[in-house]
Amino acid sequence: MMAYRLALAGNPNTGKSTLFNALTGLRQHTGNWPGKTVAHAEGEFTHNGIDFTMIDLPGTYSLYSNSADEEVARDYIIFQKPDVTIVVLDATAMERNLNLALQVLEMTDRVVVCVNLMDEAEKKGIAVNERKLSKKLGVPVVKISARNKKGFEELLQTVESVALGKLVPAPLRVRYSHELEEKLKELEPLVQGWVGAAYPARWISLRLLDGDKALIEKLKKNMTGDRQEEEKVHAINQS
Ligand SMILES: Nc1nc2c(ncn2[C@@H]2O[C@H](COP(=O)(O)OP(=O)(O)OP(=O)(O)O)[C@@H](O)[C@H]2O)c(=O)[nH]1
Ligand SMILES: [Mg+2]
Repeated sequence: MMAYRLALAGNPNTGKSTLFNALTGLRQHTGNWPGKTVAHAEGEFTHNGIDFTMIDLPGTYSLYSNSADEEVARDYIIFQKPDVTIVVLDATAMERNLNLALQVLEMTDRVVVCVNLMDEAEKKGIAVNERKLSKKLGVPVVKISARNKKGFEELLQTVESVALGKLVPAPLRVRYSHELEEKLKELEPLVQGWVGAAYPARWISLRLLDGDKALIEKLKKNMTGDRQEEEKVHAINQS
């Protein structure tokens, strides 16, 4: 049976690699992303007899493709569609970290939020109400301490439930200004008609309104039907 694919996303220094190393141990393959100087780390592990592969995405503060790191992380989530994206947050810097979580929630439904560095937070007297946060975000939230290997069992159970479709998150979608929402109302159905269920229409619409032409080109290349259409157009242009 094919392994379920997991991706670790989050700000730099939130403990993604610590979690990745603890879970995958020696079952790792490292290198660079094709055509990039960005480090690529993929590993495997088995839990409850189920095989998982895990990708340790580069740490980023956003996913707008402003840097090679952001592009790699964003493209992986959009085009490779991991079965579950685990957003790793630093419990001692929740406000800053949640920004990236909200961006991931716009890109995919299959998210588990993992609040790491709980040991640090406790030392600093910071409490995290995971139930309240989970209710607000519409996705499961699990607290861990990757360095101490604490909370792993609950995290893996939760990830497994989402991977198997036993748990279906309903992520919070950020509401924007009235003006922007009005534009989205027009654009989103058109984008939906183009990409179908394959890609998140609201997120693509937002990127379109942002003027992200490179993304549109990539989408076209990733949609086989469109590739043929594109070639036809290209051939006509050449003749
Ligand atoms: N106290 C504490 N420290 C942790 C924990 N998890 C990770 N760290 C430390 O946080 C630092 C950053 O951890 P990394 O795993 O490298 O973080 P990362 O998210 O992979 O960082 P980037 O690859 O730069 O995005 C390291 O010094 C870890 O030892 C934890 O649960 N508790
Ligand atoms: Mg790392």
